[in-house]
Amino acid sequence: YLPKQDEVGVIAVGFSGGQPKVGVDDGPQVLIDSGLLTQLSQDLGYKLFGDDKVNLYRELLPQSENADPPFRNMKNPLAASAVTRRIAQQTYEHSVQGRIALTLGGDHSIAIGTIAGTAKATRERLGREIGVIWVDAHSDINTPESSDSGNIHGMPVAFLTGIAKEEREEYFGWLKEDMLLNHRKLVYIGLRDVDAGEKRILREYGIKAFSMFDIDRHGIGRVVEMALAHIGADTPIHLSFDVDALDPQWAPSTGTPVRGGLTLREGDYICESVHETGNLIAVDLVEVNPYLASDEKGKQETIRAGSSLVRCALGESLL
Ligand code: 5AB
Ligand code: MN
Ligand code: MN
Ligand code: MN
Repeated sequence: YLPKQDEVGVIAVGFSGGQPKVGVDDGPQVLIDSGLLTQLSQDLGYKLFGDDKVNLYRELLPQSENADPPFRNMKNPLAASAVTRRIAQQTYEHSVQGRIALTLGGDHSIAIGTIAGTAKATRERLGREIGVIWVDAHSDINTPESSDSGNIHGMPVAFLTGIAKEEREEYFGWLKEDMLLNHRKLVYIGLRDVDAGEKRILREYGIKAFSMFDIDRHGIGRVVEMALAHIGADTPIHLSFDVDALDPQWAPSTGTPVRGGLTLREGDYICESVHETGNLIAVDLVEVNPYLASDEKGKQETIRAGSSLVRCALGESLL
């Protein structure tokens, strides 16, 4: 029921305003420079649509101290809301035509846009709710009030599920009902650094999560099987992959690294398994920050890892 599995809509989002460290806005450019898009079209045979140039949103970041003041504790709220609103329109346009929407980030706040767009498009196109597999060291489900940092890249899931709500259009109030994600159709893999307030939210809503503990206990094969079973067979899947889900050994060049993560092979396996379902409608690959590794080798490893995850999600390693 998912036509055009050979078409990919690319959205390259150079946005860093969901967190404080400069450089994550160059993530998409270094991934593209490494040859990722050429590999997708030449080696994997995809027809690519959309951006081969990066949308740089630096000018949208507040240029002066009080241009975009905190609102409900959120930092850069006007910029993040405006950028994600635009991204939602872009993923919507690709997704409603049946293309796989590939978003290269950028910090993880941009998933507010990517998922809002595919959720709406999938309701229109297939009359279905999407499922989301969120692969991350973090659960990114802080509300503005539960967040200690005020960084919006730690909040996207709260807005997308409607757990965090805001009426004002310019502060994510543009997120309408048909763009939201059912929290029962969300599953996490790779968690190991979840704030106390987030744990309360996960428990209160009964959200399915597989932490590193679960992966150690059951193995990645069984965990992915359980994750896919949770969102249900033939559910359209949006895969949102934060590169910090990987162990810093494989992806050191990221803003919030946490030790004890997935091996690159485990990350690739998750992506391959999602591809194998035939139900993939979108992939986000976020939080590659080329300037944070302590050496050139760490930077290159991170880019190679991010690029490998995307290619695996698009079926490279399957026969
Ligand atoms: B990422 C933290 N929970 O809210 C917060 O990298 C970290 O997109 C968020 O997963 C990490 O600031 C956001 C402490
Ligand atoms: Mn993370
Ligand atoms: Mn994240
Ligand atoms: Mn295939």
